[in-house]
Amino acid sequence: MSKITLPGTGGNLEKASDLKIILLGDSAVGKSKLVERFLLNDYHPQQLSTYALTLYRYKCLNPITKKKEITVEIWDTAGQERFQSIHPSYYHLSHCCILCFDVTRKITYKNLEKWYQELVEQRGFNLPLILIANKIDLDPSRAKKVYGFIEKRREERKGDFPVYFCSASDGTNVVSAFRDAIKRAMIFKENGANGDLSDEVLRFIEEESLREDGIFNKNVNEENDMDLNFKELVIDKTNTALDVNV
Ligand SMILES: Nc1nc2c(ncn2[C@@H]2O[C@H](COP(=O)(O)OP(=O)(O)OP(=O)(O)O)[C@@H](O)[C@H]2O)c(=O)[nH]1
Ligand SMILES: [Mg+2]
Repeated sequence: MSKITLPGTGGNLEKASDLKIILLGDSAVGKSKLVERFLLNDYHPQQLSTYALTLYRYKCLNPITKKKEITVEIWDTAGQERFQSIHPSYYHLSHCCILCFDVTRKITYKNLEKWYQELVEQRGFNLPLILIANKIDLDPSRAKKVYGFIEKRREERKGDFPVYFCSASDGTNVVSAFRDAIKRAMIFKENGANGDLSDEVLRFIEEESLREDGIFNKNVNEENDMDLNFKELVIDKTNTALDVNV
């Protein structure tokens, strides 16, 4: 049987994370620097474009109950043109998306529409979404501008469209934005509003794989029909050239 590597598990079924948050946006808008600022409270100005995927794991208290510890996976992908069509596994089982643009580069704002449409196609309209307008340190006046994209989304989503003007460079609003994303992700998960059919299938595979007497733990050496069907559903990360740093 092929190796099972499912999103939301860091490629390891024994260590499934509670929440998965994905970042989207053009290259060099500051996605990786924002994550570094949030996780390490650190910032190094040199740019090292993300190759394909960097996966971070973060532990915190459940943002709702404030009791049990949870594990959050933050998926950071490359915004470069050559990676612009993102593998569907990047989106699968995600609980919230942080969409980013750079307030000093108009094209990154224009491209938000494209990222947004792709996200909705992959995860449906109900996936929680947070917009980060980054690099506000370079031009604080941008926080006062009217943004058509934001207006449109607010209208569509009945006002529920959080926007954070951030700076990964000086830390402005970064923690608030990520905390809000984690909280919304948790609420989304707890409401069971997990979305599309492929998610259902993936969850089923994941649960069955964890069960000792699950269908994938039986006849593991036999190439039976179940196996063949199953292979079609496997998301094999080796095909997507992922560089996973946990
Ligand atoms: N002034 C300023 N520069 C920033 C900020 N955030 C990121 N940068 C700079 O922008 C460049 C790109 O940042 P990255 O975090 O690598 O961008 P990215 O979105 O991860 O890019 P890809 O991995 O190529 O998709 C780096 O040179 C950063 O130093 C910010 O808030 N303010
Ligand atoms: Mg990056």
